[in-house]
Amino acid sequence: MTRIVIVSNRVGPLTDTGRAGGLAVALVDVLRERGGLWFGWSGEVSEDGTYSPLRLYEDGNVSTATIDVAQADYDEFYAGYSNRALWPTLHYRLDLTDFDRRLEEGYRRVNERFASRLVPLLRPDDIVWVHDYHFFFLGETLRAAGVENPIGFFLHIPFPVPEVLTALPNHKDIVKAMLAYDLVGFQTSQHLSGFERYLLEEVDGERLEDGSIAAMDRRVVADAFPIGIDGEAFSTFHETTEGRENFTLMRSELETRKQIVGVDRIDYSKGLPERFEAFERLLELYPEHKGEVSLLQIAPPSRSEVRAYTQIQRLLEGLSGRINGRFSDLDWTPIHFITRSFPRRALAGIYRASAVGLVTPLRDGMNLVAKEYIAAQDPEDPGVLVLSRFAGAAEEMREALIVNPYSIDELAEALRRAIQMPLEERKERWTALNAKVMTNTASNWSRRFLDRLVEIHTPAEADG
Ligand code: ADQ
Repeated sequence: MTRIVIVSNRVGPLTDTGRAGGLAVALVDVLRERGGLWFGWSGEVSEDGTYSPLRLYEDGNVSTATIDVAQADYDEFYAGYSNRALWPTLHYRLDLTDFDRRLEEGYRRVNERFASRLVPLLRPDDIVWVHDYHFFFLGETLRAAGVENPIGFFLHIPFPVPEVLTALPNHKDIVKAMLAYDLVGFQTSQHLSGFERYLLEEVDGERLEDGSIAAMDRRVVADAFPIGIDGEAFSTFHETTEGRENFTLMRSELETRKQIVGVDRIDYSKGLPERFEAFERLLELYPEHKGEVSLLQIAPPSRSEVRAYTQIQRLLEGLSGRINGRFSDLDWTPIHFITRSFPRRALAGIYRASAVGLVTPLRDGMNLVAKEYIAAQDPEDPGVLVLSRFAGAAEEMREALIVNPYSIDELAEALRRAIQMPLEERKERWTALNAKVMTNTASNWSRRFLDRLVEIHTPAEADG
């Protein structure tokens, strides 16, 4: 029986998925459907600097295998190259990129270490699916170790235009490593085109008749596979106790008011300061909204070992404090800034109670919150999604109010339009958006990717 083997930086959990992120839930579903193994980092740093034995966990037909990393690996691979070089560059933030060569070496070393721990676990008919920017080199290392299984790679974050990618000193190594995979998947056709342009223009690759691209003595199939959510679940979460409690709590607070909601990890790519400033501009331009509209921003800190992340959190605390100081009244606070996470069911209730979903990243691979907000709405009285043109989701979700997240004025006007939008127009936009969210589900996404991977894999052509 063919197993699916998923490799990603963080693994699981296999159970208690009510608290897990949407992606984890989607991957558990694929594993359960087909049986499989999930391999990655345990989340632990080994204290004595050695590599731990595998941590193994089994639940029915699905198992997880994780390893700890040494402190130097954590610093150079995770907090270093992944999140101080790759993440900012791929999100077009060269100003925040750390080009230190030592980090790149640590990244390679950890990719090789993970590959060497994975090899003994693989069976000949496994299908291997590697996820995201932490593991660009994993497939190449597996191939060098003689692994001939189908190996696919999906990039969850943007792949930039070659003019930006080439700022990374080792851009050629990274792209060449991507060509060791049989199939490379991107969120949008725009990211796919960045990759194809790199191959065709930067390294003189050639498109073959079957649509694959040959470059640097390798051949790869690349395509866009926009990720989805479990829309069905999100549309019913409001009926659960947690969903209902949060919905009712919000609505009783909001009887005479409208709420705009934002839900993000604190990250400089999410456009959070611009969002606060746009809300401030709305209150300046249209004072009649004072006391009538509030902004709820839920944003738990992430990656706080990276300075840019603590800086943006401080900036947001300062901004919300200043704006609240300027506009608050005894019975109204304009911005509620909550820095903790909520269970998915509770989020659904909060989304449903909010008249506007504000999703304004400066760059984003897809952005699942945009889809969750739509799925959670009441069909009889749906809210309005305001969506950045730079979120991958904007490629599909054209019926949202699409905005330029850098323009504070444009954002403020879009908020005004969203708050005032007549019911008929809200329903029309929501119906179109919801149909897409319900069709392109997480499980369809993974099925499309895996079916394609099996279809194109030809062991004889796997190279080293
Ligand atoms: P992220 O950058 O993490 O993901 P996103 O797609 O928005 O961004 O996913 C965030 C998930 O975390 C959502 O499911 C959301 O509900 C959840 N979440 C966020 N804040 C939360 C909070 N306060 N409490 C509880 N849950 C919270 C990366 C890429 C994205 C891409 C995804 C999936 O950066 O562009 O869409 O992977 O491919």
